[in-house]
Amino acid sequence: ALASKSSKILIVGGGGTMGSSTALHLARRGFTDIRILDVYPIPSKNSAGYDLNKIAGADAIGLFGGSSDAAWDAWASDPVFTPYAHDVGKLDLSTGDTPRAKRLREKYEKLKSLGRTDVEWLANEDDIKRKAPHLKNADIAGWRGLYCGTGGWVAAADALNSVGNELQKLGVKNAFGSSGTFSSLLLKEDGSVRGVKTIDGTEWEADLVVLAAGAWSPVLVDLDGQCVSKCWVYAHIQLTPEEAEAMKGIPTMYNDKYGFFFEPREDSHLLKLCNEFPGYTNYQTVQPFGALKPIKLSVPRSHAQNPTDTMPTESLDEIKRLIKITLPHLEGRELINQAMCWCTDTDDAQWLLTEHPRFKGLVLATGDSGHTFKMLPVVGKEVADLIEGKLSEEKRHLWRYRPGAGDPNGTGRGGPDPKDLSELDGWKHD
Ligand code: FSA
Repeated sequence: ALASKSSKILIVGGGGTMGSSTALHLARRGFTDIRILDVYPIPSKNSAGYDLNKIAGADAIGLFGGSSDAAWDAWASDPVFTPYAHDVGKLDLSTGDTPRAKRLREKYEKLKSLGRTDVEWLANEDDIKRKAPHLKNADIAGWRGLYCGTGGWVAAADALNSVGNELQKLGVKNAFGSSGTFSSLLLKEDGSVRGVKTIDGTEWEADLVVLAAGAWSPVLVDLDGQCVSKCWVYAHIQLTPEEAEAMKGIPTMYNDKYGFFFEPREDSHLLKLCNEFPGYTNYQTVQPFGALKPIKLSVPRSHAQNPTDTMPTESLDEIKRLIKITLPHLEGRELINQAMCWCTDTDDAQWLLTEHPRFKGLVLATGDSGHTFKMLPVVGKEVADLIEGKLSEEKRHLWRYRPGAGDPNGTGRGGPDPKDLSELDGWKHD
C-alpha cells in the first residue's frame, strides 16, 4: 500500500472529475486526512466536468467497458449521483458504410451476446427516426448505428457539486484560490515527495500527493510526454420553454463525423451542441516540475480565466452544419456560451494511474483521454485501489507509467495530429 487510513493525503486539482472521485472513494473507505487543492472550489471551473451535460452510458466493452457498466450502475443507484443521471438512451451513429459503422455493428453483436436487451441495431434512416422522432426532418440518409436504452447523459457540473457536498459531510478538507494553486512539489532528501507548495508560498505537508489536475497535469509535473492536452468546444442554443418541452426525453445523439447534442436542460432550456474533431492543442514553452529545462507542451487555456474566448470559426461552422443536418428548424439560431473544454490524451486512451517513478509518494491520476466524465462515480475506486495496493496486475499494467509505449492495440484516438490554436481564427476575443 502507498498509504494507510491515517495518512495525510493531498489531491492536486481535486476539484475536478478524477480528483473529487478519488477523495470520495478514499473518504468512504475511512481515510481521515484528505485535502483537496484546486484553483477553484468544487465544481472546479477548470475541470472539463464544469459543463451542463456529458455523455454517459453502459455500452463500452472490454476492461474499460467493464468499469463503464459499473459506472452507469453507480449513476443509477448511488444517491450522490442519481439526481444527475438522465436515462434517455443513446444513439451512436455513423454515416455510411464506414469502418466505425462496422465496429458499432460488432459492438451491437457483442452486447447482444452478453444478454443485453436494451440495445438495437438501427440499419437506416427509418430505423433511426423511429427511435428519435425529433430527427424527423433530419437529412440522414445512409446513417446507421447502435441504440442503447441504458444511459444517456449526466448533468456534469451539478454532479461534481454533489460530490463536493458529500466530501464536506465526510470531513474532506480543501484549499482553493492561491493557496490551492500548485507551484511545486516538496521533496525529501531522498527525492520522495513530502508535500506541495502553492503559489501563495504555503507549504502543504503530506504523506502522499495525488496529481489529478486533468489537462493541467503534464504542465505541472513532467510526465515524459505521455499526456497531450487538447480542447474540444461546445455552444448552446437558448430554446423557448415550448421548444425544450418538444425535445424532452430525446436520446443523446452522437455521430463521429458531425458531432452530438443532448436533451435540453429542464432548468435553463439550453441545448448543448458539439462538433467532433481531433481536438486543438495550444503549444507553449513551459517548465513543469521535474523537467530539466523548458519544453514545448500543449498548455490548457482556462475558459474561466479567459471568459471572452469563443471557438475557432471552423468549429463553429461544423456546429452550424450539425444543426442544419439534424435539427433544421433551429438553423440560424444564435450560438451562445461558446467555450473550450480541456482534456488530456494518452496515446492509447487509457488512464495514467500509477506512482511517478521519479517521485515516490506522487500518485498520477490523469490521462482522461476525453472519456472519463462518465466514469465519475467509479474512477476514484481505481485510484483508491492503487493507493491501498489492491489494483489487479492487469490494471496496473494497463495504467502504468509508459513513455514511448505508443498505441500497440489501436485503442487510442489515432488520426492526424490536432491543429494548434495558434493556426486558427475566430476564437480569441480579448
Ligand atoms: O462517451 C464518451 O466518452 C463521450 S466522449 C465526448 C468527447 O467530446 C469526444 O467526442 C471528443 O472527441 C473528446 O474525446 C472529448 O470528449
